[in-house]
This record gives sequence, structure tokens and C-alpha cells, in this order.
Amino acid sequence: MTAIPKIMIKCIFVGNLSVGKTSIILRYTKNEYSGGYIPTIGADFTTTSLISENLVNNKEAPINDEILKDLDLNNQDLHDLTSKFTEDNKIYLWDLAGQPLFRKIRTYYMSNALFAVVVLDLSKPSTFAIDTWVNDIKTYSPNSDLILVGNKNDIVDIEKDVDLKSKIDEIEKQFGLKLHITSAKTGEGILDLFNRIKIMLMKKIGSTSFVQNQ
Ligand SMILES: Nc1nc2c(ncn2[C@@H]2O[C@H](COP(=O)(O)OP(=O)(O)O)[C@@H](O)[C@H]2O)c(=O)[nH]1
Ligand SMILES: [Mg+2]
Repeated sequence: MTAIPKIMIKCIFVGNLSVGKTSIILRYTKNEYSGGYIPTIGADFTTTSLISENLVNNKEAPINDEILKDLDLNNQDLHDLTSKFTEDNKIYLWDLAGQPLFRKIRTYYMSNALFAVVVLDLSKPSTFAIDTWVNDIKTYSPNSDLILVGNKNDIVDIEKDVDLKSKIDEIEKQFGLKLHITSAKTGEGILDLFNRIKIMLMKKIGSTSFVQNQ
């Protein structure tokens, strides 16, 4: 079996102030939610294991079939993939303070990420302008995978809001990616989001070409 290189698995969360980056991380790692703004000082990180029980046996909280389909994996593939990793393989979830950053700090924060989660607030159209974030990720972390997240789904109604729906279509077309819908408040889409991130990371890190390049 190919050994998994000992690398720092860095996953960054970016997006405008108050879109819910810290809340998404807290909901997943601690199953907590606070109605108030959670100040983040500088850049903070939390760790989570790359594999978790539900990913290994795929029983208690089965993985959404859509995720496996999108990533072109069946249950056996998933089993083979997760067996390459141990609880010691940690993901570092980097949570950025929303304030405008000095370029130097931003470069440091954004560099060498293997994964980037770009979050926008579904109830606030101004946060849909994510071009700068995406461009910065491509510049500083060219090896990074990307997921776009539309958070705060509990306060909008995508099906009924024609305007919002067309904005989502636009952004999906522009970046060629599906917007992953979440609510840190209700927990909707949060487990799916992290399952998807972890499986994408395992696929990438477990691939022969990745191992050879380390
Ligand atoms: N209604 C609703 N509010 C949310 C959600 N996620 C975060 N918030 C609120 O939005 C504000 C900013 O959240 P925070 O996580 O601090 O945003 P950050 O600046 O991106 O880290 C806080 O008042 C949160 O309680 C959500 O899914 N739904
Ligand atoms: Mg924050």
C-alpha cells in the first residue's frame, strides 16, 4: 500500500465578514451555534480528523449518494480509500478573521492550502462577489480544491425567490461549480459539506501522483 505522506492538510475558509465561516466550523466540530457574531482574531485554526467513523463504515450516518456519485466512487472505493488513512491524519481548518487583511498576512494565510471553502451569505447579495477570493486562492494555493458554499439557507427560500435563484445559477455558471447549500443555524448541509471535503481530500492525497510529488 502506498504510504500517505506526512503533510499538513490545510483547509481554509474564506468569504466576506459575517457570512458564517466561524459558525459553520463550530457547528461541525462542536455541534454548537451562537446567534451572535463570533469574533475571530487574526487567523485561527481547529483540527478535525480526516477520517471519521461515519466515513469508514458508511452506516450510522450514510454518506449522501449524491456525493459519491459526484466523486465517482462506490461503497467499495470509499472503503478502500478510507483504509489508507488513520485518525492521526488531521485537517487543519483555518478560519480567517473577516476584516480586510494586510496583503502579507493574507498571502501567508492562503498559501499551501489543499482545500478552500468559499462562503457566501444567501440573504446578502453583496457577498456573492467572490471573484477576488477565488483568484487569490488560485494564485497562492494552486493545488487547492474549491467548494462554494451558500450559507444561511434558513432565512431564504430559494425555490420561491426567483432573483436569488438566478443569482445562484449565475455563480454556478461563472465558476463551473455547484453551490453547496448550508445553514449553520439548523445544521442543514453541514455534515454533507464536511463529508464532501474529506472525501475529496482523501482522493487527492491518496492518489499516486500526489504521493510521488511529495
Ligand atoms: N440565520 C443564520 N444566521 C447565521 C448562520 N450562520 C451564521 N449566522 C450568523 O451570522 C453572524 C456571523 O456569523 P460568523 O460565523 O461569525 O461569520 P464569519 O464572519 O463569516 O465568521 C452571526 O450572528 C451568526 O450567528 C446561519 O446559517 N443562519
Ligand atoms: Mg469568523
